Amino acid sequence: MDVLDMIETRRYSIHSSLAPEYRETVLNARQQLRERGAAELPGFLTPSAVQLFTEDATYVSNRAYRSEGMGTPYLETPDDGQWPASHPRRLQSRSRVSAVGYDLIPLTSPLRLLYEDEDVRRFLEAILDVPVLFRYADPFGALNLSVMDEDDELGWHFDQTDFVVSLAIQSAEQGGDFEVVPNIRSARDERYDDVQRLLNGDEIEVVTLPMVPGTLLIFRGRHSIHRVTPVSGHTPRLVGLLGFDTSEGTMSSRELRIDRYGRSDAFGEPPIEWPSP
Ligand SMILES: O=C(O)CCC(=O)C(=O)O
Ligand SMILES: [Fe+2]
Repeated sequence: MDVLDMIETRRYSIHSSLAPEYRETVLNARQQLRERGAAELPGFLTPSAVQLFTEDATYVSNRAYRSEGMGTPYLETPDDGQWPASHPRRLQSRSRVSAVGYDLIPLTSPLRLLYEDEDVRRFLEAILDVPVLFRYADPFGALNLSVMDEDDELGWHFDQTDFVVSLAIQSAEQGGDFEVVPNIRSARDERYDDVQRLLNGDEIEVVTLPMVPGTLLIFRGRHSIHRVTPVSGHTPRLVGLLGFDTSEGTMSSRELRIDRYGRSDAFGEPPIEWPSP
């Protein structure tokens, strides 16, 4: 299937940047990003593409590596000497998630074709309003299929990148919701009190973004704390994570690779297709 046939181009005319609908979509997404730190593009994939992505991702998910552990929202080792025990810099929450790295995603996978498409990259560049958007150079992190099974979850955290682009492929029977507190902190103010209240389970305004299959989400996670709630049921939550950056050549560390993918060396070339099971 051609990439343009995967996308609902009557609604998102990503191939014709001069069309009035293109500009309208871009301006609308920019406004959502400003106001909530997240732009949702529901029905980005056509229904038949959702089915194709689901079948492919289900197959590819057999290669997922599961990682589990506790972590703070700041994704760094807490400095016990510097912060009191109840400080959010020391409060840890649980994460367990499986991921398939870019180097294991087949050349024929529709997820890879979408990620490597130039119209898609330029469309995201326009929404994010940056002069150039690069695909990540990282052989693992550039594109991920995130797989969340029963009892998997992703704890409250801030991202260390400016933005994340995700594609909802399949929802779990229950849970697996993407919850966000938009702009809980800023570059100038950490707002530790609010972060602490949230981690202690107090009432604080949490927005749930419905990850309906086929939705493309552009999310600025550096200032908006977020999590994925525990999954239950037999249907795995499947999400594609598309890595882009405003600078060229961004790479992950060896520690992160071992932690997230269970290995530090990438395959030289992705398999064209998996052998039949
Ligand atoms: O799986 C998701 O929807 C979000 C993942 C996420 O927050 C992350 O990878 O930082
Ligand atoms: Fe995140």
